[in-house]
Order: sequence, then structure tokens, then C-alpha cells
Amino acid sequence: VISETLEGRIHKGRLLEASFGHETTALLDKTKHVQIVACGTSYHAGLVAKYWLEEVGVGCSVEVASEYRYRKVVVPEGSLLITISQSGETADTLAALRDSCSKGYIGSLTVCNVPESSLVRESDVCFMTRAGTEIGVASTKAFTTQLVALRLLMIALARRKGLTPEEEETMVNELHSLPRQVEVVLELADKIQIMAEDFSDKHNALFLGRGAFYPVAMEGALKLKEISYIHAEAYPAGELKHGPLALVDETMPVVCALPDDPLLEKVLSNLQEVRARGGELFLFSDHKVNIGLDRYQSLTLADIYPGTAPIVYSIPLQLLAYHVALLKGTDVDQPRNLAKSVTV
Ligand code: F1P
Repeated sequence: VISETLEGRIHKGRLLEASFGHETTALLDKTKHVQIVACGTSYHAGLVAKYWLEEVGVGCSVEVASEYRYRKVVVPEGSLLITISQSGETADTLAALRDSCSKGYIGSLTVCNVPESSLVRESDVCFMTRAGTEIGVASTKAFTTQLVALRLLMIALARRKGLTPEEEETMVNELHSLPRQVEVVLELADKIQIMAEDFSDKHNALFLGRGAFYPVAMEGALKLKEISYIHAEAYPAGELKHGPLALVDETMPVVCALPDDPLLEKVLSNLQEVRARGGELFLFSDHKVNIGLDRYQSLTLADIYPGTAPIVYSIPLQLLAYHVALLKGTDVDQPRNLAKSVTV
């Protein structure tokens, strides 16, 4: 079976669904609910998409494939199964897709980076991320391109919920300006390298986030774990007081992305709690944000749009992990114990 390949082409503030193909548009027309299944970094991309889809009124569940495949899931009517995978060969994700045939989905769509992979062959339709070959084991450009693909799918589903042309134009233009937004971040590379020096003697790190920036924090923590071997955990910032705060003292670096969004005040108050316990703060913030805390290190990003902010803020976190790993002398491309494709 060759899947139908859809492409997310945009032109003059519109998503061109003509490039999707009939099978895809028919599937999206029938979609009332989305179930995302993936592993590792791809799972984090799915979690970001959940926040995006819910914003436009599309229900979405996200689960790691290694758990999902063994559960007796109740599939809501009109559910589309979306698998996400860099390699397209991850055993648990593939098993989840194969089992889904008996579970009543309207169809399956994969967001994948490898055209000749099993997931692409076996899904009804596929959205190729075209990230090029991921050289390192730890997914980086696969993650950002997965997010772009998921954002485009969100726009297509939002259209079916009554997205106005003006709203669509805003979303599309945000995506269109991603290269420029990413350049803003890449200009910070030298400063991130200096920031990384404070991590090279650390054994633990905490990443905090709220809303779509919680999965961004999860991905930042995973990158640090994978390539620098520093134990890192991510928490929704509001959960801090329900346990993790006990870990915070002057030896605990706390990393947080601070976009200028409606949850900002809440996150700042969580960070205040960290400072009160002596935790060291490493922040990536929007230039409009008034941080107002006593001691922290911060790098500011300008002209980042809200819709694409989770994509853009992921990059300084990837760069931080990269520079910490370089300082620690680990192999950033081939971390110990990890495989590029987890096929068993
Ligand atoms: C999933 C994944 C990657 C991770 C590593 C092991 O792979 O967990 O996120 O970086 O390569 O596998 P995939 O399904 O996205 O190929």
C-alpha cells in the first residue's frame, strides 16, 4: 500500500489544501477527534499539537505508544489516528498503528521524516516532514518540522470549525516568518554557550513550562538527558509546589521559556518560588517580558509570534543541551545506550 502524501503548501495567507489529495481532505472532513500516538521527542511534538488543536475546538488525546498499544482504548466517534515519528520504524508506534485497524478509527495519518519507512507505507495518508537526514540520535530538526506539519494540520482542521480568513492569514503568516524568527535565536548561540558553562558541573536540572510550553520544557529536559547525561526533569510550573519544590536549592538550575502569553504572570510567580529557595534561573524570554525577579540569567528573543512560539523556543533549549554536551565531552551525535531507530 502506498500512502497518499500530503504537502502543507501555503500561498498569500492561505493553506493550499489542493496539495493534500482527496483521501486526506475526506479524512479531515470526517475528523471529530484526534488520537496522537508517538515515542520520545515525537511524543512531545504531539503534546504541543494537543494544545493547538484544543484552542480551535478539536478534541485530542496524546499517548506514548509503549503504553497506548497495551490499553483497551475507547475510541471516540470520528477519531483520526495520527502517528508521529522521525524514523517511521519505531516498534511501539508501528504496533499501535497496526492494532488501530480493529479499534474503529476513521483512518490513520503519519507525520514522518523517512519516505520509505514502514509507518509511511502502512498509514492511510502521510505528511512528510522533509527535515533531511537526522545525523544525531537525538531528534532536533525532526522535532521542529513535526511541529510545523502539526500546525498546518491544525489550520486545516480549524477551517472545518469555522476559522475566518483573517485568522487563517495570521496563522499562516506566523509560519511563513519562521525562518526569520529562528535566525533571531541562532544569533544567541554564543550567549547560550556561555550559559552552558554553568551546567557542566551540575548533576540535575529542572525545566518548567505552562500550556504548550510544558511539552517544550519536556523536550528541553530530554535533550539535556540524552546528550549530556545530566538528570533533567520537566514539570508543569503549577505542579512545582506539589513535590518538585523540595528538590530546589542553590545547586539546582531551573530552565524556563517565558513567552509573552496569558500564562506569564502565573509562571513568574512559580519562578519566584524557585528564587525564594535559592534555585538558579536560566530563562529564555520575550523582550517585552518584565521578569522582576532578584537573580537570574536571561536571554531575550524579539518578534516571536504566539502561534509559532513553541517551535521557536525549542531551539535555544536544544542549543543549551548541545553546548553543555560539548563542554562535558560527550558524543552529541551518538549518545551512549541510545539507538537512532528503536525497532524492538
Ligand atoms: C523516537 C525516539 C526519538 C529519540 C531517539 C529514540 O523515534 O524516542 O525521539 O530521539 O532517536 O527514538 P521516532 O519514532 O521519532 O523515530
